[in-house]
Amino acid sequence: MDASFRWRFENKTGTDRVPVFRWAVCLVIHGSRSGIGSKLRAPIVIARTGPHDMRLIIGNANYSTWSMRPWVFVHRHDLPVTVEFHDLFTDDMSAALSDRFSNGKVPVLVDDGFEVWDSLAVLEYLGERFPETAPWPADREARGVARAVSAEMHSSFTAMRNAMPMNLRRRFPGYQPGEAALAEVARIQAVWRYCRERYGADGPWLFGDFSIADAMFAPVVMRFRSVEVPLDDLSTAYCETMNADPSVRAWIALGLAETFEVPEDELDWPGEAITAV
Ligand SMILES: N[C@@H](CCC(=O)N[C@@H](CS)C(=O)NCC(=O)O)C(=O)O
Repeated sequence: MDASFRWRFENKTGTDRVPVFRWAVCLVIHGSRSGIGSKLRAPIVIARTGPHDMRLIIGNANYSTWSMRPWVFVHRHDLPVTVEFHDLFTDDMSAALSDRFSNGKVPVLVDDGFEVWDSLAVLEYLGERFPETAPWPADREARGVARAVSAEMHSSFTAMRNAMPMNLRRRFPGYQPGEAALAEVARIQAVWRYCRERYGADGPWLFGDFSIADAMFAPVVMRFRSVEVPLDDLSTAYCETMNADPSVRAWIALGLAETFEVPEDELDWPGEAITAV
């Protein structure tokens, strides 16, 4: 990474350089109605700057599973990417995306005046742009399988997604997600076991070292925080690795600090507040 990167703090009246804690990397709040925004008297920009001028446009940390994936990758590798958070399904988010060719959804990565959208494509692009992140396993076979399970995560598990939305602020004791969702949870555990047992000997992640495949599965682990599902020992250990990761914890902290609510992502079930990472 280029040593000339600097943290930049901006507000409407000017630019100052100040040190910030690493966990606050890439946080941008654009006149947000969310809790963080109002507390900091937005608009405020905190950005990592350098020769690249990349911007990652994403939704609320509490709910946006697709946003979490590239954010965790950016944070983990300390990439010089400015991040904009927008409240999902609001005019603010529509306005941020309306002049763009992408499909009106987040995440979107803007680089040098063009954009890359869709979480897996964004991760691939970041990996190419910053090869030192080692985005995929070095071994060809492992890399092929890592791409396969990432693509499966990207295109599947609809029953689980619908029954168990990510909600970092709530847990739902006793909630039963239904047979279709549980069958998908079983498939996810089979995928994790396959990767960990065949390719994961060199570390705690699916392919040993952290890769795009882990970024893709991170929100699944977040869903399991809210809705308790039966997990085998290997999956429990993988979830513990994920939950202990500093970048994942930083994302959870952002979600806990937000107050904005998306009613359709709130389960109709008596829940309990989660207040600590
Ligand atoms: N397949 C896309 C899904 C993107 C997506 O559905 N994003 C949601 C937020 S988590 C969104 O922007 N929803 C706003 C909308 O549908 O208007 C990806 O991988 O990025």
